[in-house]
Amino acid sequence: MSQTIHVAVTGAAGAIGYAILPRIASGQMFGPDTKVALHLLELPQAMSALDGVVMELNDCAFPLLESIHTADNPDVAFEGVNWAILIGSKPRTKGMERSDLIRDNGPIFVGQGKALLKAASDVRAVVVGNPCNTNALIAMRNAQDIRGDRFSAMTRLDQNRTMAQLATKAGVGVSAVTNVTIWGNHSTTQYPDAKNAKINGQPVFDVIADHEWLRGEMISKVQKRGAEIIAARGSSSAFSASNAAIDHVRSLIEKTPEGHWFSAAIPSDGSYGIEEGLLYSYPLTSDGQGSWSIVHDLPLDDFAKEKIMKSMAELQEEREFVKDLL
Ligand code: NAX
Repeated sequence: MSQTIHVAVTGAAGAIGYAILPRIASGQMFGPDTKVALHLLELPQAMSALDGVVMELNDCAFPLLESIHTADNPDVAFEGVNWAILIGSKPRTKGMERSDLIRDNGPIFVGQGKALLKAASDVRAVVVGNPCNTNALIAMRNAQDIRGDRFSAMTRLDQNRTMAQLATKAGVGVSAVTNVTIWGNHSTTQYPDAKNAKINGQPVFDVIADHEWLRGEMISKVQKRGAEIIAARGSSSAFSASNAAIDHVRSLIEKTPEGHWFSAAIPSDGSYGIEEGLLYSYPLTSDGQGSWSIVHDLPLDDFAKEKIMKSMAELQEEREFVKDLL
């Protein structure tokens, strides 16, 4: 065991932060042979809560946890980090328009993009804080010297939600479900693609006879799952989001099994007619060496094409709201 990975987590005293930190520190993100040094960023008013989180992390006596650094300044927190999990941002409150949320949270990612550029020469950034696709675009554009393919935004929770829906409907375990793609934005315009997904290696549409459900309720259930959880729990998804962030990073660093893929939002290269440069969720494979590629030539019918274009249009609109931040 030689390597130590330096991982920044922003919003570290928040709900997702609280759920993800013990999992990173226990080796679930980078594996059982990799030590981790945590760099935790919070707002000044949350530093005292963060102190409590640090005490708990220490009290776990995780063998892989080499050190913990805390800061309320991104330039300090990001010093020398290899991965930055950008969670910290304001959640949407009741009655708030999406455009207001974008305007509120966008500036956070201007500062953090610039800080990454200054403080970290070998970094990969994963944006979880919403609206995560556009926040990732802002961070990437403010860190122009860091290669674009080092930025991604998380749609893995949507992928996992789709897998769970399909498994339940088919009456199989969730591990039987593979090749689920989330296309587009982490929002209600995303397209969870069951048409190209498989259950026990068979096309989902051959296994699940209720095609009306697959094209209707299944899609809207996934699109609105976040709101359904808020309504039931009174607060937004936390441990499922942290679990998805672990899955996201693991999928990026591990070689993807032959014939499989996973979903994450990355800068579009124009594939599938999506405007180049938008942070758009695609089916991806990883070579296990730090590079990932878009899976090409998946068949898309008119229903799918209409949906993936609608999500692109929403991302273009979001980009318009923040054009002064890019
Ligand atoms: P919380 O409000 O519990 O925690 C957010 C934390 O971020 C707070 O402790 C706050 O002090 C901190 N923070 C705010 N601005 C910061 C800044 N500039 N620098 C550092 N820290 C900052 O929210 P939580 O439930 O943890 O959610 C965090 C974000 O994840 C929200 O934007 C939420 O919408 C988003 N989500 C994204 C998901 C996804 O699938 N991509 C799913 C879950 C979640 O909705």
